[in-house]
Amino acid sequence: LPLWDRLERRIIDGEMNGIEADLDAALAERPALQIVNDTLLAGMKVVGELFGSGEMQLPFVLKSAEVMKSAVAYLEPHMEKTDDDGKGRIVLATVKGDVHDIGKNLVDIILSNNGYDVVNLGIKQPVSTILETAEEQNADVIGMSGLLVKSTVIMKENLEEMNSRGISETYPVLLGGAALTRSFVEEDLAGLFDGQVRYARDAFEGLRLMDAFMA
Ligand code: B1M
Repeated sequence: LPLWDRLERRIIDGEMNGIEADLDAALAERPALQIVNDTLLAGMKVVGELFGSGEMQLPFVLKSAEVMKSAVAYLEPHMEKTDDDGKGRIVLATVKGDVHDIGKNLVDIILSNNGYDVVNLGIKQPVSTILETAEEQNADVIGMSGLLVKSTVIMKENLEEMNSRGISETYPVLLGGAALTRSFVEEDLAGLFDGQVRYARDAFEGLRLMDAFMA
């Protein structure tokens, strides 16, 4: 297989052996972020489709996720960084009950490389921890990720909790993850939230929205 197909295949097959040599070869031709976006994420998309249709079982999805994470970690030092610093602080978490963190961690990388201070709480985070950390760390923005349909309900509850604590206007909220849609966030959720809530389709839109929140 040609390099790009082989790299995509490695994600789909969860094949770690020899991936560093392929990533080095890829880095000689394309920027690290483009490799992630065009090739590695394409592989994860296929994994999602195979899993959704029952053609791939969970342990294999987990292997693919591990290869994806290692590949991103290997590429990260090669990603472009701006010299900016201290543009603002975001508390970032995958919401309660949800373990998916590949997308959240990409958001962390993109924001950190572009001058933001990211407090990444990890997965399965209850709203109380997110809100307490935001206060302790004097955050500017709260970011929540979730890939399960039930996570969209948790996000709604979390926004309602912010309303009832009277802190919705203190922290603009950035939401992302495959189960969300723009209209659900920017119409339905925005309609019930007392502050600003925006949807980011990917990590780059997350960065643009952070810049807008901080402007
Ligand atoms: Co899961 N899983 N999974 N899974 N998994 C999905 C989400 C699913 C759609 C697969 C499918 O059925 N086709 C499905 C959800 C269905 C639903 O809710 N209706 C599903 C399921 C069912 C499950 C389990 C319930 C399976 C089971 O146990 N029977 C279980 C859930 C456990 C739990 O959470 N409690 C489960 C487990 C797992 C693994 C552990 C095996 C693994 C996760 C490993 C890990 O993350 N450490 C996994 C994986 C890998 C997937 C798929 C295949 C790929 C997800 C991924 O990493 N994509 C996924 C299929 C899919 O998404 N279509 C699937 C790549 C990643 C970069 O994309 O996270 O969307 P994403 O991030 C994007 C954007 O969304 C955005 O930026 C990123 C790109 O730049 N973004 C943000 C994300 N967060 C953001 C936050 C922001 C801004 C942008 O600001 C705050």
